[in-house]
Amino acid sequence: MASFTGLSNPLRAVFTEGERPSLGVWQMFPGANISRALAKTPDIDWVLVDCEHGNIDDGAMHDAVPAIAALGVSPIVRVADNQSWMIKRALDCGAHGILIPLLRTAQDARDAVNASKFPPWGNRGFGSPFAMERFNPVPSMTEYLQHANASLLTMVQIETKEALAEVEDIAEVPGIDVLFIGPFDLGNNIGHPVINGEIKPELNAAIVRIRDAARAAGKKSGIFCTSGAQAKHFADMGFDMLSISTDVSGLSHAMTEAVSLARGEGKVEKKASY
Ligand code: 3PY
Ligand code: MG
Repeated sequence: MASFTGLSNPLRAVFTEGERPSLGVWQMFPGANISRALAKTPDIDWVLVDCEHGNIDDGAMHDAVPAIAALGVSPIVRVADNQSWMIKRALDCGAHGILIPLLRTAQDARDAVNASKFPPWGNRGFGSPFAMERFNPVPSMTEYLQHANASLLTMVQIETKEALAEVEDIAEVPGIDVLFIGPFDLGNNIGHPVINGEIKPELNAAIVRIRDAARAAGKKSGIFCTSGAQAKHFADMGFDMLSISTDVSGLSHAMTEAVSLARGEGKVEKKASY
């Protein structure tokens, strides 16, 4: 029998190949049918299950993650806070990666890595019977234990003034795979909020600094986008991981546009909102 070489992780595979940016969708409504509808979006690599700002509790997360994984797409969980028990719950239900909001320091990044990795690297507890089936081929529990540290993704959001000030140090933390920008919080925290979708020059400069810090450390960079057009803009700037829409704003936009088309009033530009 061929030896097991790693947990299948479509998002990590795109990063490793390095030939194109990865696109994903943001799930904020609860429900496995929503997860499946999103995961069926052509040409996406990941669906993010948003336990920070979404209407998604622990049970809904346990429904969403397997539904997404079953369609060959990486389930990524944004935890509500940088707390080890939240990271453990997300990884134990089979997430291919976690996204941690509102990081502040390089020590926060080291704490996040410790919570994400099994010993001897970190201090993640072992015992979930649910994680294995979210990978194809399905690993044994021992294979999961042996390959999780190298296969799963630890991603942190750079969206506070403090994290921006030490972003180069955060990027260097071993085990951090992606610096992901939350433009709304970053704008608020540096005094240049995104208003009506506009990214001011000061916020743009911060975004470029974060991208460059990730690159210099050999890490990936990502950014939350409110539309496909904005995702294309940031992909052209060299970002590796772009969201294209949330389910909430996508649904609202689709209905608004359908009404407009039915009234003979043409296409509607998507609002820059969640
Ligand atoms: C932000 O823009 O602050 C985000 O975290 C996007 O989800
Ligand atoms: Mg945010």
